[in-house]
Amino acid sequence: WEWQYLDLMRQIWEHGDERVDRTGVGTRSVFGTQIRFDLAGGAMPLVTTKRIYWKTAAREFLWFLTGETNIRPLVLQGVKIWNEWPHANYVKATGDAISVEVFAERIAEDTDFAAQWGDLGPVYGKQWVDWPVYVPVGGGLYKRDTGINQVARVVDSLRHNPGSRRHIVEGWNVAELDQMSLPPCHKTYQFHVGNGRLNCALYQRSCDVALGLPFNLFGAALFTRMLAQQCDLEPGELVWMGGDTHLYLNHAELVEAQLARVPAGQPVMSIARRPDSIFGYTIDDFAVLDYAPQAHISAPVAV
Ligand code: THF
Repeated sequence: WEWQYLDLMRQIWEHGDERVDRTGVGTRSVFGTQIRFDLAGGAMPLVTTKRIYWKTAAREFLWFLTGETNIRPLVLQGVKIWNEWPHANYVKATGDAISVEVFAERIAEDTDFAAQWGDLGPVYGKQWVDWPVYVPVGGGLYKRDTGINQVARVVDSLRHNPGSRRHIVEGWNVAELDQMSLPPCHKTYQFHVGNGRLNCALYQRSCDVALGLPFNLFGAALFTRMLAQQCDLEPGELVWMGGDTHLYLNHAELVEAQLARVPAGQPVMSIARRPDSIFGYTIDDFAVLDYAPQAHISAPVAV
């Protein structure tokens, strides 16, 4: 499967349409892409042509499931991948040009500071487990009601109505996009049961192929495995679909190094226990076996 990833990378690098994107870094981009991966036998879509810190991706995913939108719990676990956005926001708002490292230390040490500056707004976690609901109270007024837990609903619908075509977890809350530090990239997850297997389609509107995509594929696979375990299904196929699928121009060294490498091996995941709910997993429940990747290649993230 990994050739699909590398071919996509090559295709974009050689034939992508070059433009200046929102971040100002510049990208080469193609629109409308797909990667398919079979999750049978514990297989995980972990690229082997560079080391992926899969525990970081797993911690991020578990953080989504808690409904949390503040980066502090991630920072406390040593996960840095969301630090740049609140940091940029802080520097812009205050003019206090501290480094992202110092910013992260303050988030970790000072809960008031974290409450004020560490929140990303109503991003993934919030929409997934607490999509806001408003009910009319008369006179044209509305009051906030209990939010919708989309993930719990999908567990329920997979168990009780597996043939449904509505097993969806949606991040794109149009009314709240302007409150988010970043509107969701991996915006729609649809699950599907066929022959006792749980398939997942993920639609990603915008995709950083070099940095984000390995994390997004791993996250979707992990989500599918957890749901399958909770619903007594076998993990099936992961179908990833990309809208604007791009490589940042400052990832040239990574792209050239990675395209010169050859994939080797198929990592598999084992889940140590079956928690009582989809919300009961911890990082120690997950192990990846047979993962012997080539060296990590670092690259800057565009903010
Ligand atoms: N913005 C951009 N430009 N790219 C993205 O991949 C991205 N995301 C999330 C939100 N906005 C994005 C953030 N997710 C890394 C990985 C995932 C991210 C952001 C950054 C990253 O830097 N990975 C490095 C180091 C990992 C580590 O620190 O352990 C890597 O080499 O993999 C995609 O959803």
